Amino acid sequence: MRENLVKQRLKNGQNCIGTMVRTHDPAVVEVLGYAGFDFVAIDTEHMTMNDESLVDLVRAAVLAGMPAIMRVRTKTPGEILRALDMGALGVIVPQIESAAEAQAAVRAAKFAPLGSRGMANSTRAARYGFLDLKEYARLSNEHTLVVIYCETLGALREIDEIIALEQVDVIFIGPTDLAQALGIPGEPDHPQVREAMETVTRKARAAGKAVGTVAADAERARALMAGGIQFIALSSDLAMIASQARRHLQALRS
Ligand code: 3PY
Ligand code: MG
Repeated sequence: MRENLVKQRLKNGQNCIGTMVRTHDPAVVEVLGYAGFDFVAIDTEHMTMNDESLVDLVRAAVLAGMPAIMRVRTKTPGEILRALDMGALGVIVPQIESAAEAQAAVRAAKFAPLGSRGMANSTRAARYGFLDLKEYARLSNEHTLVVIYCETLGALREIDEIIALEQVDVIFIGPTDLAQALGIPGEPDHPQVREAMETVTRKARAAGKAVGTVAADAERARALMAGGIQFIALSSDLAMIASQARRHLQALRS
């Protein structure tokens, strides 16, 4: 179990810039680490990696010196357990509808006494038995980052209670789903979404809780950071390939 520098930086009030990983090749994760990202968020909610490729993505993140945070497929305890047993240093839990669901995600991510994560020493996270179980539990609880999505009406309604959960490290705003939830699908930049984001950010920051979200480019990331958002998934591997591909071809053909 490695130290989670992202968790430390957030606690110190520093910003963390990561990116979403949506491809299956560990080399891509290594490249992103060498490029200087603070973390990778491996997006299993929307993408097609299987568990065998996922564990290699997590290994590659370690090689490149950054934590792998798993955006889990679903908010179920089994998905959270699988991601953490692989050695992910945190989870981003989507579609949370209430404070009770956020609390359940925390319980799934933490060992007793903070939660009820299933414990086994045979896992990659436990170094296949080479870590003392008590030490493993202590280190996991200390370093596992719990990121809770705010992208539903239920989460918006219960945001004060979610923010108050001590073991939630980051409130992560999903503007695309939030737009749908607010009745304006396909308009993540709509003023109503922006207003909801600002309200959530203000409340979380007042309670000393970090806030995260996605940013398509550096300009948006800069504006978000100026607004108090500390944990940013800047673009994604696929989006960066797409924009560079477009740029190269445009340069050649213009
Ligand atoms: C959303 O905008 O809904 C997201 O989940 C962003 O990643
Ligand atoms: Mg979403």
